[in-house]
Amino acid sequence: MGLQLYDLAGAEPERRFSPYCWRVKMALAHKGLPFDTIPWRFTDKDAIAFSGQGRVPVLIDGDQIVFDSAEWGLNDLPVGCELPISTAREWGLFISRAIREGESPEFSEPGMFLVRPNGTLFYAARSSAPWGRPPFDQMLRGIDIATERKMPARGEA
Ligand SMILES: N[C@@H](CCC(=O)N[C@@H](CS)C(=O)NCC(=O)O)C(=O)O
Repeated sequence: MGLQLYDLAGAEPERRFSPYCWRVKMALAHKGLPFDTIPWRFTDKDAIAFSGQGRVPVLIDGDQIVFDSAEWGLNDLPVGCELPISTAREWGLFISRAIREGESPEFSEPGMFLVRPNGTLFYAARSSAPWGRPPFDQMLRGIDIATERKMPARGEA
């Protein structure tokens, strides 16, 4: 069995809203480690009792159980869950208004940015819809090619 991650879920199992869990998922994706998630809700304390505590993320890796994101050294990995709309606009993200119950009154549509270590922008993709995100595997391949060929950022003209 591969890596299993207990991941905070809403009433709809596909709504995963914990920034602590996002950090772990981003780190695993970044490392190219495949994992399965198990939707977990605040009341499911018994399901993770084996970890000796009552919060997620809980990652099972064979015999090892990790439940504190600090142990992964992820405390400094920022997640955009509290991105102010004004900043989202500065980044050029599309902003939407709620059209159904349960949506925030205003929220940003997705964007993906690759930023060089010196803080300059290398790549940007912005979507005007919740779908149409750049596929992660293609991005990783593109980054490898761009790095290998020392390709500059484009769109500079
Ligand atoms: N120490 C944990 C804290 C994680 C945490 O607070 N998780 C929240 C969800 S975002 C949780 O499971 N809360 C359940 C509860 O408080 O009952 C970490 O840093 O990973």
